[in-house]
Order: sequence, then C-alpha cells, then structure tokens
Amino acid sequence: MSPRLLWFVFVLISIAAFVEGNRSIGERCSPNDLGGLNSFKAGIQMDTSGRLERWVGHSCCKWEGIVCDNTTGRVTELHLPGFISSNEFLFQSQMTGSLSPSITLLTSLEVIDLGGLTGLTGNIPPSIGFHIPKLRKLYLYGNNLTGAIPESIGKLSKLEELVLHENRLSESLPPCLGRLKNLRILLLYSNQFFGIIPDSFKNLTNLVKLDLHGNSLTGQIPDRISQLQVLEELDLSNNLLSGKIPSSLTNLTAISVMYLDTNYLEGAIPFPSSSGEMPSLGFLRLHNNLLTGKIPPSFGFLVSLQRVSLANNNLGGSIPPTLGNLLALTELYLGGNRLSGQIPKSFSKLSQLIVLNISHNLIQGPLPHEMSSLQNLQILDLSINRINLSTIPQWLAELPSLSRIFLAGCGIQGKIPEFLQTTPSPIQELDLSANHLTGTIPAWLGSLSQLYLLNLSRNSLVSNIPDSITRLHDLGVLDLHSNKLTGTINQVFEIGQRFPDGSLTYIDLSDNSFTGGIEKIGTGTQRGIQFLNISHNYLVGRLPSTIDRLASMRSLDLSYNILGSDLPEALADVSLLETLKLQENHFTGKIPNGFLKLRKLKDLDLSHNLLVGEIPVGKPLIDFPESSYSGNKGLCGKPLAPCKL
Ligand SMILES: *[C@@H]1O[C@H](CO)[C@@H](O)[C@H](O)[C@H]1NC(C)=O
Ligand SMILES: *[C@@H]1O[C@H](CO)[C@@H](O)[C@H](O)[C@H]1NC(C)=O
Ligand SMILES: *[C@@H]1O[C@H](CO)[C@@H](O)[C@H](O)[C@H]1NC(C)=O
Ligand SMILES: *[C@@H]1O[C@H](CO)[C@@H](O)[C@H](O)[C@H]1NC(C)=O
Ligand SMILES: *[C@@H]1O[C@H](CO)[C@@H](O)[C@H](O)[C@H]1NC(C)=O
Ligand SMILES: *[C@@H]1O[C@H](CO)[C@@H](O)[C@H](O)[C@H]1NC(C)=O
Ligand SMILES: *[C@@H]1O[C@H](CO)[C@@H](O)[C@H](O)[C@H]1NC(C)=O
Ligand SMILES: *[C@@H]1O[C@H](CO)[C@@H](O)[C@H](O)[C@H]1NC(C)=O
Ligand SMILES: CC(=O)N[C@H]1CO[C@H](CO)[C@@H](O)[C@@H]1O
Repeated sequence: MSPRLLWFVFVLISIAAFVEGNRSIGERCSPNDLGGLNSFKAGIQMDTSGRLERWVGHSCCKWEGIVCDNTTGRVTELHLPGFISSNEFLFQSQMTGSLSPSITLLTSLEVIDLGGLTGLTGNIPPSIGFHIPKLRKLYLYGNNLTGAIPESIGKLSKLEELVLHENRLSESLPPCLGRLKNLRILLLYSNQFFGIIPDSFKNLTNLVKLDLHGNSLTGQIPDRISQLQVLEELDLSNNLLSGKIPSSLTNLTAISVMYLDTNYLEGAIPFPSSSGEMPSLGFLRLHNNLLTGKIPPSFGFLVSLQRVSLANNNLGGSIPPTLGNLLALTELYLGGNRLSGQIPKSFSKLSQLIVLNISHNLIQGPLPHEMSSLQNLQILDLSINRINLSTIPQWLAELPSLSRIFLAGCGIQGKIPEFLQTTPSPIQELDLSANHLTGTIPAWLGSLSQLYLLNLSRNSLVSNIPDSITRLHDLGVLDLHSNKLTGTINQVFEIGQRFPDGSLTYIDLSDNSFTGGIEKIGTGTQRGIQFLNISHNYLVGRLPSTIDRLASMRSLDLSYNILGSDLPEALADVSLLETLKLQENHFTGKIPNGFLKLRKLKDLDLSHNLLVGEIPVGKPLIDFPESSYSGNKGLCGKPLAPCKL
C-alpha cells in the first residue's frame, strides 16, 4: 500500500470515528428508547400516515415524530397525532392497534402526543407514573382507550396538561389526580367516568381549564372548587350532577367559560351582589337545567360575559335592563323560559351582539326601535312570544348583518314585505310561520340566492309556488304547509342544486290546495331529500318510478290526495324509509313484494285505497296493525283475514 493510500485510509477511518462519536449523541439512540419505540411500533398493525414504516434502523432521534435532547440523546417528545397539518395539506390519519405498555421504557419523555388516533385501543399503561417522571404533557385524546386512569398518574408531579377526552375510559376519577399541583389543563370529557368529582381537585390550584362534560359523574359540584382561583374555563355539562350550584362559584374570579347545563342542578342562579365579582366570566351556559326564579339584575355586573345561555329553564319575571351593560356580549340565549315584559331598550347598547334568541317566552311588544343599533346582529329569534308585531319593522330588515330571521307566531299581518328582498346582508334563514300573512309568495323570493331555510307555514297565503323558486340553489328546508296555496308542485322537484345530492333535505307542502301531478319527483338533481310531506292536497296521477332516486328519503307522506295507479316496485328501493303514508288515495293493484326490503319501516299506512291481493308475507309488513291496511278493496293475509283460495 502506498503511503498516499495509507494516509487516505487513515483519513477515512478518522472521519468514520468522528461521525461514529457524534452518532452516540443524536443518531444511535438509547437502547431503552429504541426498545420502547419498536414495541410501540409492533403494537400498531396499520398506520395510514406511513410514519411508522419509516422508523427503521437505530437512529431513532431522526425518526419522524421524535424529538431528542441534544445533550443526553434521550427521546423527550413523541408526536404522532392523527391529524396532520402542513402548509400544503390537512390529513386525518389512522392507526389501528394497541398502545404498548413498553412506551414506559422511554423514561425521559416530557411530551406524549398520540391524539386523534381513533383506532388506538388498550389502556393507559398502569405504571406510567413510576417510569416517566419528567412528563409534562400527556395527550391521548380521541383514541379508543379503555380502563381506568391509573393511580400512578398521581406521581407525575411535573404534569401540566392531561388531555384524555373522547375515549372509552371509565371507572371513577382517582383522587390522586389532586396531587398534580402543576396541572393547568385537565380535559376528561366524553368518556364513561362515573362517581363523584373528587374533593382533592381543590388542590389543583394552577388549573386553568377543567372539562369533565359528557360523563356520568354524580353527586354535587364540590364547594371547594371555588379554590381554583385561576380557573378560566369550567365545563361540567352533560353529567348526572345534582343539587344546588354552589354559591362559592361566584368566587372564581378568573373564569371566562362556565358550562353547567344538562345536569340535575337546582336552585336559583348564584349571581354576584356587587360589581367586581367574577369580572372576567366570559361564557356562562346554564341551559337545560331546572333553574327557577328571576334573572337577577346583578347579572349586569358580569361585564366580561361574551356568551350566555340560560335557555330551557324555568326562569320568570322580566329581562333586567342591566343586561344592557354587558357590552362584550356576543350571544344571548334566553329561549324556552317564562320571561315576560318587554325587551329592554338598553339592549341597544349591545353593539357586539351576534345572536339574540328570546323565543318561546311570554315577551310582549312593541320591539324597541333602539334595537336598530345592533349592527352586528346576525341571528334574531323572537318566535312564539306575545309580541304583536302586526308588521315587520322596516328597521329590522335594515340591520346590516342580519341574515337569519325567526319571527314565528309574532302576530304579523298583511303581505310578505318587499323590503326583505333588499336586506343589506343576504337572508339565509327566514321563518315567518304561524302568523297571519296573506297575499302571494312573491316571485322575488327566487332572488334570495343564499336562502337555506324558508318557513312560511301556517299562514293564509294564496298563490302558486313561483317558478323562480327553482333558482334557490342553496335551499335546504322548505316548509309551506297549512296555507291556501294552489297550482302544481313539480317545480319544487326542480329546485336547482349546485351539488349532486344537494342541500335540499326537507319539504313540507302539506295541507294546501295543490293540484296536478307529481311526475317530476326524483327527476331533478336534488337527491338528498329526507323528508317529503305533500299530504292533504288535491294531487292526481301516479307515483313515478323515479322515486327510487331519492335514496336518502326517510319519511314520505302522500296521504289524503287523489293519487292512483299501481304502487311502483321502485318504492321498495328507497331503503332508508322509516315512515310511509299513502292512505286516503286511489292506489290500485297489489302491494309490491319488494316492500319486504323496507327493513327500516316503522310507520306504514296504506289504508283507504283500492289495493288488492295478498299482503306480502314477512317482516316488516306483517308486524303492522290491521289499521295500516284497512279500507282497501281487496287486501288479505296477515295481519288481515287470510286470503280465500
Ligand atoms: C441544543 O438544544 C438547545 C435547546 O433546545 C439549543 O439552544 C442548543 O443550541 C442546542 N445545541 C446544539 C449543539 O444543537
Ligand atoms: C373501538 O373499539 C371497539 C371495541 O373494540 C370497536 O367496536 C369500535 O369500532 C372501536 N372504535 C373505533 C372508532 O375504532
Ligand atoms: C391537598 O393539599 C393539602 C394542603 O396542601 C394537603 O394537606 C392534602 O393532603 C392534599 N390532598 C391531596 C389529595 O393531595
Ligand atoms: C368566597 O369569597 C368570599 C369573599 O371574597 C368569602 O367570604 C367566602 O368565604 C368565599 N367562599 C368560599 C367558599 O371560598
Ligand atoms: C332559539 O332557542 C330555542 C330554545 O332554546 C331553540 O329551540 C331554537 O332552535 C333557537 N333558535 C335558533 C335560530 O337557533
Ligand atoms: C295587534 O295589533 C294590531 C294593530 O296594532 C291590533 O289591531 C290587534 O288587535 C292586536 N292584536 C292583539 C291580539 O293584541
Ligand atoms: C315551521 O314552522 C312551524 C310553525 O312555527 C313549525 O311547527 C315547524 O316545525 C317549522 N318547520 C321547520 C322545518 O322547522
Ligand atoms: C304531513 O302533514 C300533515 C298535515 O300538515 C300532518 O298531519 C302529518 O303528520 C305530516 N306527516 C308527517 C309524516 O309528518
Ligand atoms: C465526539 C465527537 O467527535 N464530537 C463532535 C461532534 O460534533 C461537534 C460539531 O458538530 C464537534 O464539536 C464534536 O467534537
């Protein structure tokens, strides 16, 4: 070997040593880490993200989702969330398999992020608290984990975030959680936990977010929860909690979100008696409870409130004018109570308000004209009150952001006002049902290009359905029932849709005076109709076999018309049908055998037609009562009398 070559070999070896030396830090990872990660990988049968496939060799610090400490070379973070986002794409990946307990070999871990892997089963490793003492963040949300939260978790004294929501975890919440003094975020919602909220939670004095909603927790809200002085968000909704709302809750001065709805809480609302208490409460949701009494005027002191729901309780009295002090308010839900009196003029100050829902109360008119200053109001629901509006105030239609208007049962008379055609913000939802509207359905409705919901039911409208309605590409819900409408209805089946299986899901034209046929049913592009009711009209002709194109249909009511001919076999292909009402028509022939395929059918009425022959033998047809088939010309067989041979 020439000296030159020797020298070259020496250099090569040196470089290799140099590289090898540095590899011990960063490249070749600790045998424990490598073992732990390989065991984790072995527990996963399928990974649609392909990340684990690329976990090969020994340089685990270079693997995707792994972060190592650059001095010790140990793995400190494991990030394999199911939801992957980068500049170019968003992607929900799947992992199927079981969470290996060997993950506890990664003893230097500070962060575990395995959230949103819906196919990941198994338990939280019972010994987790003994082996991973530096753990700060444990994200195992949105998986399919079962079992209890292990006792050892109380040893993870550095834990700041424990995020286990949306699993199938169960048992009671271990009191040792109260030892996690550094915990800032505790999200355990949407699991199957039961038992009480441990009193030890009072020790979690750094907790900022506590969300236990959607479990089966019982007992009272612990009074000591008021010791969580930096708590900003509290959600205990949808459990089985009972008793009074502890009045000490008003001591949670940092709170900005509070959900206590859908429990069995009782008693009056514990509201502050002076300004300064609960100054930063931002969201208060107390709906679906058994709250009684009045809304206390002191409510007006909670000046940070942004979103308030007191809906569906039993609150009475009038709306306190002090609510007008809640200048940050964006959403106010008071529907479904027994509130009376007028809407306070002070509401004009709620310039941030986006949603105002006072429906289903005993509120009286008139609407304060001052409300015309609600520049940000998008959704207004005043339905079913004692407001006698007579006419829709024009200033209402001039509110610059208003696009969803619900004024059912507000005593509105006369024609549908033309100024609704030119609102500053295109109307998306319009409910003027149960009023005293007269005149026609105006053709200009077809120019409300963003209209999604139109409910004009239970008025006295007399006209055809204008052809312009076919231009409503975004229409999803059309309810015109119980008017005096005439003409044909085929244009409704031609309502233009931007997408196949478009947005139209609900059509109710029942209880009018429509005439003509229904031959266009199923011929349009709207295939997503789930509910169609055209009963109680004067419709004639046959039910066309194109009905089978409405494959999403769940409820079809053609009853009380003059429809005839044989029932199309194609109806049997509308396989999601749960309700089929064809009674009081002139349908002839036999019940198609294919009806035995309608396995979801729960409600069937074929009575009072001209049907003949044997009722097809089998479920679900034999399970309906006689009345489903009575009054026909010649039906026989179960559940009616046997057929004569
Ligand atoms: C090691 O990591 C620390 C913090 O993560 C960083 O500040 C430092 O620059 C890194 N050192 C090297 C040699 O990469
Ligand atoms: C969760 O696991 C159960 C039982 O193993 C299984 O039936 C269910 O489909 C799983 N859920 C998901 C989303 O994978
Ligand atoms: C809560 O803290 C108090 C005082 O710091 C302590 O005496 C008690 O043992 C703690 N309880 C739990 C369950 O950690
Ligand atoms: C709530 O605060 C008041 C006054 O700040 C205090 O007197 C009361 O003891 C506190 N209640 C609880 C349960 O901490
Ligand atoms: C208004 O509140 C009532 C009662 O909670 C509810 O049923 C209705 O859907 C709400 N209206 C809107 C537009 O959300
Ligand atoms: C509603 O108001 C109109 C006009 O102000 C009035 O004629 C009508 O009697 C009122 N109806 C009721 C039920 O108060
Ligand atoms: C339309 O309004 C009527 C009367 O207010 C109501 O019963 C019906 O449920 C509404 N229709 C839809 C689809 O919301
Ligand atoms: C269809 O409308 C009629 C009259 O409005 C009503 O009585 C019937 O219950 C409705 N059918 C269904 C299935 O909702
Ligand atoms: C052991 C060894 O060779 N360490 C080297 C690793 O790399 C850095 C620079 O990146 C050198 O400074 C070290 O000497």
